[in-house]
Amino acid sequence: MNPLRRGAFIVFEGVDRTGKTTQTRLLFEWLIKNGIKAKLIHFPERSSAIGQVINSYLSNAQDLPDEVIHLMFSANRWEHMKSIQNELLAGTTLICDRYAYSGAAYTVAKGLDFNWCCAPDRGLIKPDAVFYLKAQPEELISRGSYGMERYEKLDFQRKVAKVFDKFCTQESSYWHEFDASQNEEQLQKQIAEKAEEVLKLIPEQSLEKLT
Ligand code: DGP
Repeated sequence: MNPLRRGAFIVFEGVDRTGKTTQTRLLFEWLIKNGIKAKLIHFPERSSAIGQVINSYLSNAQDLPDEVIHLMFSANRWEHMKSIQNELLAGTTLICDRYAYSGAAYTVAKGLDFNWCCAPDRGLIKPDAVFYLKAQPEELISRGSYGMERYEKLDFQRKVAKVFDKFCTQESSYWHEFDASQNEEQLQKQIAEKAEEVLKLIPEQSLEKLT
């Protein structure tokens, strides 16, 4: 009997407007077309009770201390951990739009300590790969002005980008950087190639935790 092959856990990270939502969808469609069982997920997941607080915070309807909202973003990931684990072990590949690295990046950008910011997410399932869509926040402005959400400001996005760069250097064994300023199709092709490599390695890898 064939042992059940687990799914891959692939996370997309990057500042706002790098095209993560488009590229996660395109990768999902590519996987399905190639006969791979896959599912798209996105953090923050705004439908839960915690997700609704996050939503009202992001839309500026509610203010909360930086530490409190940070822990809520992390709790939002924790509340979905069991289902993520079950899906992966059942053989579904998960394509996840943002994860714990956004958690740290957006709070560090507010001036909080990097290690403090990483602590609540330790123990979450570690992604098999992080696809970092990188572009200069200034370039992204040409994609249209920022919206009304709390973090959509150029200065702030620059600070967030620095933290993603730091992760990309520190975690280079599973972080893969892509130039998000190239056109959609080229980017998709590069992402699909890398995803194929990641998927080939999965049978040898058990699920790990963030440390
Ligand atoms: P999105 O739904 O991907 O557009 O994310 C909404 C905003 O929330 C975006 O500006 C990025 C930010 N964000 C995502 N995850 C986290 C997190 O864990 N912590 C903080 N502070 N912000 C986050």
